[in-house]
Amino acid sequence: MKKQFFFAAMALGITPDCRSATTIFFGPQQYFSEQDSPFIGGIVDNTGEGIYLENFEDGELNTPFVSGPSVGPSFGTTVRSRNPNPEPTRVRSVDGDDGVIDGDGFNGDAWTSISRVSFGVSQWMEFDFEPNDQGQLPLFVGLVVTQARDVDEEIELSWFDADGNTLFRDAEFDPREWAPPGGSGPGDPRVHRFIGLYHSEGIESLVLFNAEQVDHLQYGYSIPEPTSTGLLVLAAGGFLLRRKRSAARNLLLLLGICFWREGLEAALGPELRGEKVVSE
Ligand SMILES: [Ca+2]
Ligand SMILES: [Ca+2]
Ligand SMILES: [Ca+2]
Repeated sequence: MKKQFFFAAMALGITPDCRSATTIFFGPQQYFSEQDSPFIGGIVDNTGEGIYLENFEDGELNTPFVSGPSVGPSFGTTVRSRNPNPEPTRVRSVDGDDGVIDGDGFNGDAWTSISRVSFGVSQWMEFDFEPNDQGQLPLFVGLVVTQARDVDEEIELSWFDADGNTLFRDAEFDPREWAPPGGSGPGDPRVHRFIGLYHSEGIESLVLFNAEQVDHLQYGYSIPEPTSTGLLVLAAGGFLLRRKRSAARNLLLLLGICFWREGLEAALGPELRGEKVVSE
């Protein structure tokens, strides 16, 4: 139905305002390895040319230009850094990080957030980004939520720009909706979801509520040399939303129209910055 509306709007020539910043939301999308990422075209070799991928398999958050909060109510750590001998099913890594997509990620590692007060798992998790050597904040920021802290509460993600403005207000999800038909057991990778944002003016931080473990933090500046097929997949990914608010849905549809009109390749290249759609 959404697609029908999208193409109907195209046919009618509806034109959104395409003159300033562009914001595009991706997900929630099932994820078993980086091959499932809508940013895969930019995940090359962590050279900084495209998208950095942090999979936490070395026990650290140590890809460039990102850190956990150094002050505040919580701090981040990998699950195995916190407890080198966790219970057998404790770690909720992306499935493919142990070398095989086989229905569990228990042998990998993932990121969690610890309360400085209780030293238990925090409700809040944060990633802060610094400008790179060219003074540029990442335009793409996403990750994979691999476990909710409380399945009876919504998982929320908020991205902020350098001025502290919220860039997208509708990333709130019921984790129970991510379970496959028939339900899921502990650590079932079928519940893992990639969620990401593109913002043409740069992203300075990502804050999550009610995410107990995450993995495959990915962020960067461009998706170099994207194929036309990849661009179409990427654009489609932006519409795989399970949003609850029709206003947000309509907004994303208009953003999609902007992308279509301006050309997907141009929209995803570095030349885009400062040229396009206002989101909110
Ligand atoms: Ca690392
Ligand atoms: Ca991992
Ligand atoms: Ca596995």
